[in-house]
Amino acid sequence: MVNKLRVLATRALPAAVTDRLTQDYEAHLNPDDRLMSAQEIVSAAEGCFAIICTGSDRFDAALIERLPASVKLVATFSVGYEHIDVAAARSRAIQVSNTPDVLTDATAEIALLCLLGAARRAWEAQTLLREDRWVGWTTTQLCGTQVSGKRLGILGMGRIGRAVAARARGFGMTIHYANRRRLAQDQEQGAVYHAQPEDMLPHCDFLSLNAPSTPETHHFLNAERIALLPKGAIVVNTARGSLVDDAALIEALTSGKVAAAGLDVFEGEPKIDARYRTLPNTFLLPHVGSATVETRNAMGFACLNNLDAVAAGRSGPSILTA
Ligand code: 8YV
Repeated sequence: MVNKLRVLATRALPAAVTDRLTQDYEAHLNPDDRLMSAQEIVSAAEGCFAIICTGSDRFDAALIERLPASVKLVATFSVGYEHIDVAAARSRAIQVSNTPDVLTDATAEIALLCLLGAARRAWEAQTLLREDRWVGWTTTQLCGTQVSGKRLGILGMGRIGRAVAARARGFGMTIHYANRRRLAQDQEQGAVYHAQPEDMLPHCDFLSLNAPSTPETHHFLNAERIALLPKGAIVVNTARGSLVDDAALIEALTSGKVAAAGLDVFEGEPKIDARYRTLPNTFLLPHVGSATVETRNAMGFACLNNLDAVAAGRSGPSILTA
């Protein structure tokens, strides 16, 4: 019998993914799904050729430096990879892969849920019913902001940004976008390009953040840029919490400069700024952008496809090059 290669999975994985992993590899699993410390990861990775990690694990240079020499691949169960020092991995000849494409639709769906939930005051409406405080219909009850006919500005027009635009067009929205480069016409689909995000902000009845977490996007939405938005704009973030200066957004939600926010991601999550909870004009989700059965399975299989390729001496389908 051929010895199976060893793989460490730092977090519990969906059942179908675990089944394929354990069929093809000798897997070190984490069925209790407890966050592993750096030391635990280093110890458990002994003899492993690959590690499947997630966005909750921090693979910084110090951890990568200590990984056993057997490790050839770190496959993250996420499209975002700001939690991994890819350059440090490369300097140790460790490849890094992510899971693009498979979560585009699911994340765009959640962006639209956040957009609609914020615009139509879904949290307040739900609470009224659940707390049994609804005494009946009135002409002015829970009136929100209409979405149809409004302008949506998208920061970051990659796969997810474009999928958000496609869905928003179905709601009759006009699309503006800011991106490092202008898209080709067939991808732009009539959206208005702004080379500078600051030029886009005055056109944003709605603003959707869909850019990765990088030093350049850190606290992109700060007080100065919020001031450029029209009064009563609605902010949606399904990208990363680090794009938002929470103090500035909370101030704007309190003053009414920003009418509402739909947020699926938070700086420092799961410990979110507690003030978001007490604001009536927030629609809050606990980072569920990719959380469908179909997508989470596909993310796991994308990790395994990279494992299989690297184990066979080939390049994986989504090995990071930058
Ligand atoms: C993941 C995400 O669920 O893929 C990403 O980058 O933000 C989420 O879809 C999360 O990061 C788990 O690793």
